[in-house]
Amino acid sequence: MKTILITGAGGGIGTHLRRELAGKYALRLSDIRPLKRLAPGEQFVAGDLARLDHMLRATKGVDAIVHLGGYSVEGAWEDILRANLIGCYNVFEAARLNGVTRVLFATSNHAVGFYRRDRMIDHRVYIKPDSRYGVSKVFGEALGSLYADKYGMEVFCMRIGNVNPEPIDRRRLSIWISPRDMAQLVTTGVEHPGIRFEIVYGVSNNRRSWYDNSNAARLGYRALDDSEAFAAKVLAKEKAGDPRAEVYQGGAFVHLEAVENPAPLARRKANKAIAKRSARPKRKARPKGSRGKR
Ligand code: 15L
Repeated sequence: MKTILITGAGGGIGTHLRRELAGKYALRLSDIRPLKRLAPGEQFVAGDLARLDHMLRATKGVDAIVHLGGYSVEGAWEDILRANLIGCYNVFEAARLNGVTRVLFATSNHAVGFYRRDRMIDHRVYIKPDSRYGVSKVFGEALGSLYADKYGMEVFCMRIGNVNPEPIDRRRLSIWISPRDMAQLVTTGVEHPGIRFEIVYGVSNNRRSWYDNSNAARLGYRALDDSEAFAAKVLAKEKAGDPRAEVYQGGAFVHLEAVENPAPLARRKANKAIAKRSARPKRKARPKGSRGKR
């Protein structure tokens, strides 16, 4: 039985995959937070993605890596940089140093989120990230391409839509992937012989899809689910959203600032602190020896 390392195993996708892949692979689970209650066939290795030594320990001796870990939405640049750029680099580098050739990278629909919804796109379109988060996923794809070409690694990039037992809104009807389809896509990425560098979309067989996912089909992926079964229920609950978000595939990510751009924010904070300090009346110096006494 193959041993698969799942990074970020405590997250939503990891939790679905643990259940779906149980018994098929021996699962080594890594996360920054400890995972309690391991099932038979599971092993936990604590790992901070930003620490190469942790990633070296986590990747040692595995047959394939499913790299899910990182910052999973739009966020402050420092957080994205640490988890998604430094972290992703450490995973690929640790894999190379430990001789693990097969890496499945969880990239995202947000790597191409600035494509309009009236456009059908495939795996060959030029990147159009919709956020700092989307840019970090493009970075991971580029890194995968480098490690495939330069070091002969086998890299399978999954531009994942939204993994959920059911789609949750209009946009997700187009990008939804059921947990069992997600597991099938991962199995395709682990098992398909002779992969060098591939990009596929992590979506079910949705009638409302924006993706031509023929590359995944070419590699053997046969999605079983279609979001259309939930469409009436989802659309009945749908409220009108921000009109900009409705135009682009990335939805709210195209205009969302989960946090303010941290650079001007830090500058403003520093200026405020300086202003406060200079406005404060100067305290009289206490006589020597009186410090801390009342
Ligand atoms: C993603 O890439 C995120 O990781 C996830 O949290 C969802 O926001 C998803 O995209 C989505 O677009 O729904």
